[in-house]
Amino acid sequence: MASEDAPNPFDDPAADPFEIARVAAELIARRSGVERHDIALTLGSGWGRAADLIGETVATIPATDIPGFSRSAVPGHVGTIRSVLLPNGKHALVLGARTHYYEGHGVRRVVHGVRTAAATGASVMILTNGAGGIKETWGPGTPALISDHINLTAASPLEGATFIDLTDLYSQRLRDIAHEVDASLDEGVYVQFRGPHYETPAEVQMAKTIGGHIVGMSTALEAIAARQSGMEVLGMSLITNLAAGISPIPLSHSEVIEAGKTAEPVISDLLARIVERL
Ligand code: 8IG
Repeated sequence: MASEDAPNPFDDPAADPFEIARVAAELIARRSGVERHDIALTLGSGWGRAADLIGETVATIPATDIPGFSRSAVPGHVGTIRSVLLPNGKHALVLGARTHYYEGHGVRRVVHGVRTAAATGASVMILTNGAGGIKETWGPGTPALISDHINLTAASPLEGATFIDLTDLYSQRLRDIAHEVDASLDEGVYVQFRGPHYETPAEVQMAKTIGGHIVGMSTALEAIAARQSGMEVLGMSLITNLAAGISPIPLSHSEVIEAGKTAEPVISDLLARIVERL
């Protein structure tokens, strides 16, 4: 498996991650024939259908063909990079592959997709995920906007004395556009844990006490990198399960899978209608 893969440029600790992203973006431009992308989307679990709904796919590139990307650690994850022409004439870069921090390859590889998106020219980064919910009113299959985050990974994509302001990290302008499409969309503070284990009920109570509403294992580190690259960020979670200990009735795995399947066309359509307005 790993032996078949090309050497990963991130294996060299002296390599410049922004240079790797620039080379990756150049190859995406060459392979897709699209010189510049305007927006980028990372599609997490439950959101994959959106790639087909937002526009016309111009090119589909296996992520492993592009420097710095790895094959997906999660079976069933797409692992492709697509260039999609939107009805309004803009070009969207759709990242179907995400490297999670819990995979242990370091933060540089976690945020490579975001930095590559920025290097292709994208000024808006849409980050989606599947996550656990802390608000009792959120049933499985509820989409929520991310209003802010708490990063509990003890890691950062920023290296050295790089001080980046994270006020309004999750753009109010983009959240307003999402609300124009669906006024009933709720918002919440996303708490990124390292994982890959789910939280204990005590950890979920801690997350709630410190102001969290959503628990997950991605997105926060990516959002920080997106801001560093000057992009506007829209974050959306699909609540597939109530976080551990929130519901007195333990959810069955099949119920969670079912809720995700039912929600996928609904939230993908929602996302497509948001993208249309950007
Ligand atoms: I789907 O309950 C999904 N991803 N950390 N906690 C965390 N990540 C998740 C959860 C959850 N559900």
